[in-house]
Amino acid sequence: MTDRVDVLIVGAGFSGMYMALKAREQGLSHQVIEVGSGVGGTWYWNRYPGARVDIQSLEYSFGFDEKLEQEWRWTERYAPQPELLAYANHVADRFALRDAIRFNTRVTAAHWDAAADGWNVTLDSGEVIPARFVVLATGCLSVPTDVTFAGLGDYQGTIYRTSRWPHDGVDFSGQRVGIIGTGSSAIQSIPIIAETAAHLTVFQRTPNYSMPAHNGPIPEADWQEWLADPRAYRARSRATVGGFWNEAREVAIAIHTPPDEIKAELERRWAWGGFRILSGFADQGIDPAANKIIADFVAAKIREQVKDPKVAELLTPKDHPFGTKRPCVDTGYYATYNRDNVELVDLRADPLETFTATGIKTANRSFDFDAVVLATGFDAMTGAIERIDIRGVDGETIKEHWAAGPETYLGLMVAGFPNLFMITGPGSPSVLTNMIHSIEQHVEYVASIIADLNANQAGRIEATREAEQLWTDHCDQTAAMTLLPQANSWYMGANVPGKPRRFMAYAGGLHTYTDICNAVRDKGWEGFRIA
Ligand code: FAD
Ligand code: N01
Repeated sequence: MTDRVDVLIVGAGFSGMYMALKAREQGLSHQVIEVGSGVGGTWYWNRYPGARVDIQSLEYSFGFDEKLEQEWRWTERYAPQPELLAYANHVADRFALRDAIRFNTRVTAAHWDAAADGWNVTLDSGEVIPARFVVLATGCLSVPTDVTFAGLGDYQGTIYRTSRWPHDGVDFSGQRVGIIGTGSSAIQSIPIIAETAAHLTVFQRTPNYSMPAHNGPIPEADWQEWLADPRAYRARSRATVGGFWNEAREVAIAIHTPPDEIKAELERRWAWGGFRILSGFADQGIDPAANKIIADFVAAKIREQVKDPKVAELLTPKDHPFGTKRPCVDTGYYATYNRDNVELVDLRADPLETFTATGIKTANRSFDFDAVVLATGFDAMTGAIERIDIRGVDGETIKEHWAAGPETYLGLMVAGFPNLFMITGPGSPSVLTNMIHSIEQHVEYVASIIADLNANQAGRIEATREAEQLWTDHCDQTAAMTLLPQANSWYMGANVPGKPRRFMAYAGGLHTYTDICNAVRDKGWEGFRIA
């Protein structure tokens, strides 16, 4: 048994790194365990062509240190993956975080030890590290789904997963390539792969909405505005639903607005690019009639970009309201279907039957490929946590506790699992927001809980079952007030067969959520039991 640490942190993405820094600031002994061989989490694993942020980089960056803010220069509005990974490495070096991180090591189990008021954390090496607190910084989108296809093992070509892309890149020059999936990962990579591959076949089961990024260098004037007062800029972002500045018009009601005014507003937002079109009208996320107005606008934009009307029709979503699956932000996605070397296959009309030695067979056709890319998504929010054998006070696992879908108090703790925190866990705004701001809020909150326990010589904190139930009900009710539960999205767990259907993020907004957390703290950590 290794020496006991105050805080054991699982994961060395932005969450784990910032948590390690906060632990060090408080003089707590700490150990970070990371299964990858480097820091960066999402940006370490997802190296597929075209990978980049869909929140502007000026905002998708840490705000806790002004010097860090001043010294880092993003080159594009939406930074590409190599730059995001370089940023993560810069953070690790600048704050000397690496010594506390053990790479190439997986946490396989964590069992509560009542006698020690702490956790015994087991690594894949077999080593057990006792820890007073465990922080799961394991990521909302870090575990690919276990999706498999008949005959996959027979295929003689190369299979790539967007979320586990080779570190030295892939050259598709002259190759016949197939890609399965049309989520954000596919929508970012398809235009780039199409530029080099001899031929690209896209297998689509469900179309997604996508808006243009209008990416490019950050205009100098924007930089200057940002550098003049980043504090004010960030404060403004944190006071929003999504944790980024999106020019939300909270009193504009689409169904009461004349059509020409709506069109002008949506055109302006489309021209600006990215997610700005999501916040033009307050009713678009809650009223199907309002939502349809925006969805029709985007459908018309798809038709404008895609020359073949049949292909445009296939690319137009019909099964979910606009914004209820995470919309994509693209560079040239729809126009890619105008290329002679790109073909779209509709898996609803012609289902994928099996892989063969040379490619893929659908009900009606056979395709030969040198390589196939799986852009098939993640076991989101709960996947990384449930894959660890975490056993609480009664020996129950978190997976068992979440049999009907995740139940948490504030997305931070689970009843029956004392001294175990989640960063951006289910039941927090997390994936509906600029994640960096959510991560900072959570890490700072967890650090303040630990500091308070230590100041009061308390050994243990636990969410009460009542508080967990009330919060879970509140999350369910908040989601039910929106159109979000209507989609078969990964937010709902719908992309993993057998996964319970529950909207997994808190849909009340980062600003509201932060206020609630602060009120809980001000009432002496209401809903938590401290001993
Ligand atoms: P992660 O970055 O996922 O890191 C978790 C780490 O934990 C990983 O390195 C993983 O290897 C490790 N880990 C997990 N389980 C174990 C275990 N049992 N043992 C040891 N190590 C473990 N969010 C935005 O706000 N804006 C964006 O533009 C955006 N773009 C994205 C693009 C992609 C392709 C993806 C997949 C996600 C994107 N996200 C975006 C969400 C993104 O995940 C977060 O922004 C953020 O990077 C999460 O950081 P994290 O540290 O919480 O988790
Ligand atoms: O995964 P997804 P993703 N047969 O789940 C299809 C973030 N992110 O990696 O919809 C055929 O969205 C599936 O089809 P269907 C962002 O939050 C951000 O692309 O289930 N197809 C779908 O088309 C995002 O939302 C960025 O019918 C199958 C696709 O695979 C999240 O990560 C970039 C299938 C999966 O899409 C996940 O995105 C990348 C099967 N058996 C990721 N199984 C940015 O832009 C699945 N599919 C910042």
